[in-house]
Amino acid sequence: MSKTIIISNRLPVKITQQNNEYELQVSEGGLATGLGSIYKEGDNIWIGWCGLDVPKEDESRIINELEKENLAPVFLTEDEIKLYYEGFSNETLWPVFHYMSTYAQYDESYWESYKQVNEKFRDAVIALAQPGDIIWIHDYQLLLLPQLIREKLPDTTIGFFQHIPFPSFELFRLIPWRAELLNGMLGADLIGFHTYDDVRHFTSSATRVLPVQTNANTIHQDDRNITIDAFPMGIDAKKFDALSKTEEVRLINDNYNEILGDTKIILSIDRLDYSKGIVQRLLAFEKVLIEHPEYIGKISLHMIVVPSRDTIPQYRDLRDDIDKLVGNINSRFRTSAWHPIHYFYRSFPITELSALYNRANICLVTPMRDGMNLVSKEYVASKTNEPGVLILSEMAGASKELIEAIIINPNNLAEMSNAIVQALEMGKEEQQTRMLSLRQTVLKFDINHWVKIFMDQLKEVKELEKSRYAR
Ligand code: GDG
Repeated sequence: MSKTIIISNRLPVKITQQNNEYELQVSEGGLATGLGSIYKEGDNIWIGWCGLDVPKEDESRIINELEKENLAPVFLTEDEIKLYYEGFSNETLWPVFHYMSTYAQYDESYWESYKQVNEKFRDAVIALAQPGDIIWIHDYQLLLLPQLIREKLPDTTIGFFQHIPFPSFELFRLIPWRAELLNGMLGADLIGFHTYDDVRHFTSSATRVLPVQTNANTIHQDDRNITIDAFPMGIDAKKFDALSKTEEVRLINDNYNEILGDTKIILSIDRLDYSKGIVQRLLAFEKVLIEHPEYIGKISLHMIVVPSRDTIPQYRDLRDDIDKLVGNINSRFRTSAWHPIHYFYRSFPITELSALYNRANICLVTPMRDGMNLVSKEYVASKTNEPGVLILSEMAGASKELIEAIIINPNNLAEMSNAIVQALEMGKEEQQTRMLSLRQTVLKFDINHWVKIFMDQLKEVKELEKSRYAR
């Protein structure tokens, strides 16, 4: 019997250590939920780093604990985390793939570690995989893995999905190891991205860097066909819809209403990241207060920034910039009874997020670049009673689907601040019409739909490839 193996840099689990005991908490994130329908079944398994530096003598305990959940760990050393993860993944690939190439480091030691860790993942897969298995690899930390597995198990079915953008060739070509990265990805049978633009950029890079032929969305290399396609990822929309109607969320919102009264809430939620356009968003909000003093005391920006990658200098600098800007705006405009910005640098329980999504009059999602952006979809799914307005950057993959949002260019501060004013003044009826269409999209094309269409196409392209050989 063949099985399915999911592989990602991180396992969908949080492990904490208390009094020499390890505790597992399986993630409730969208990807974990969607892939839950796969990896929790039968002999299927999810392989990834467990997120913890585990002493050698404790490894077997962790392995046993994870096995009960159909999970298998890859253990990474402190050096590997520094060079492969923080280094090559987040200081080389992340900035280039998000069009911030001036932030990129091209460091030979990062690259060496990236290769070694991808080989480590390959060994973990090979230890568990059989030739007929289906393997689904996730994201930019593992670009070399498809080919590494293909070399050992030539007939295996391999899918690869990249969650971040694929940049245009002019950006991608900057990476010294561009050919190796493309060859690594092309070990897959099916390569998926969030949008057709990513598909186009990938195909164009492959044809310019490598001696491959393309035909529509198929790349031909070494007598193999590789299909490249767009699979816009959805969220667990039913969960967000249901959560917003629970008593717990209603009580949190009653509390907000008591504190905030009629103040209109503009919501912003991201991980700390320069790709998310947090500074530009603050400037656009400040512009509204400067140009429309009539809103002073009547609107407030609730900004949640979840700590992330703060060992990397650019992230620490970004945090300082945000702190300063929030301080300046608050001190300039606040009154004794009102704060323009409520800024939180921490993460919140999902019930708090749900209440904020449900209550917010506007959700401001303005990344400079984003593969998809799930926050925009979670806002829509949580809008179960009063409508609201989504302002969305055209640089987010989600803007290709959520076309009833107000779509803006995040580099255009005037356009962004005008969009905020347009949203504040938008009548209920228009809000309702737009939100209804947005909700239809988000509820229909959810995470389960995404998992199904990717898996179906993966099986289909493999069958086609097999029949080509049989002919
Ligand atoms: C990458 C790509 C792509 C945020 N704050 C809290 C919290 N969150 C959750 C949100 C949402 C998730 O984090 C963020 O997802 P995004 O899609 O917005 O962004 P990335 O983390 O950069 O994800 C992105 C995604 O992969 C999937 O392919 O869309 O483009 O960059 O789900 O709800 N969750 C909790 N507390 C918080 O305070 N519990």
